[in-house]
Amino acid sequence: MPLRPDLIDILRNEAAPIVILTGAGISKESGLHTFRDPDGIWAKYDISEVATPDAFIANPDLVHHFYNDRRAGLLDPAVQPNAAHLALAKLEAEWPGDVLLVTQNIDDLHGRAGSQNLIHMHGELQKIRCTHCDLLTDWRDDLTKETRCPSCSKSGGLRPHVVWFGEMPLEMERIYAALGSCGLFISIGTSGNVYPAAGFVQIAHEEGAAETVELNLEPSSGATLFDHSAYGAATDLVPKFVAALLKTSD
Ligand code: BV8
Repeated sequence: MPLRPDLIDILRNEAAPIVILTGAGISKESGLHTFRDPDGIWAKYDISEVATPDAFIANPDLVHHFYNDRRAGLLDPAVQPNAAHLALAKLEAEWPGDVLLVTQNIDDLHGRAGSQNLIHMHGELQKIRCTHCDLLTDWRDDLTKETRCPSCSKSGGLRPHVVWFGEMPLEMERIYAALGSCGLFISIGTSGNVYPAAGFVQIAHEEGAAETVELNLEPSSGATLFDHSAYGAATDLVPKFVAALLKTSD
């Protein structure tokens, strides 16, 4: 177990605020691809062709196809929240202090698992926005250049509500504030390659004086920055870690 019981007792007695960061690894066992694993998304697509604003200008059809494919994949009945998603929702419900879940993922599995204090810092696959009228709305269908905005009726301006490389992640002020005052920072299922998310552990250390924990299949690029770590599958590690924090059986 990555945290000593006496440390857990101190954190619980203080009702220490917890910040959790998740990445694509937490959704792998739900059947969704990660990015940098050998069978990952970036093995099939080039980031610069599908996940930047310039790519969308240069080839909107390819970018729409890339996100339409992934958006449709979320509707597969086989894609369900897994034990790790559910354990984090339980932690939020039962921990005596505040629990903020910041996910890099654009899937809907944390929300469907019951997490409510949740920030999708890289946006959401099932939301779109209109660059003509700024409408932001839920969307589960395919999107094309021809799709008309449900609000302003113009076509050609709808895009996935997703943060591309070079774009500002969402709710950064709220995230930085939480990192600066948390007692425990937990990073789950992320390779630690994408910033600013990959730098959160340092902020938690330097400003939050937090205990920092990495739970991942293998050491991430930032592994040495963490106080504690455990390596294995998220559906094995996360329920056990949450049970230890809540002093329940997992
Ligand atoms: C920003 C949405 C300024 C899209 C994503 C040049 C120009 C501009 C910017 C930059 C630049 N150079 C560097 C940057 C910064 C750039 C960046 O970090 N680039 C990297 C590549 C070097 N970042 C940005 O551009 C960001 N914006 O910097 O704006 C700014 C800065 C500070 C403050 C304000 C503003 C925007 C980045 C967001 C890009 N959008 N996603 C989409 O999804 O299509 S990023 C993409 O990568 C996903 O969000 C993904 O979540 C994220 C990180 O990947 P991971 O989640 O970690 O997934 P990965 O596959 O890498 O790892 C999975 C891990 O899980 C592995 O470790 C694996 O071992 C583990 N695992 C696998 N199975 C399991 C498991 N673990 C447990 N259990 C298992 N079963």
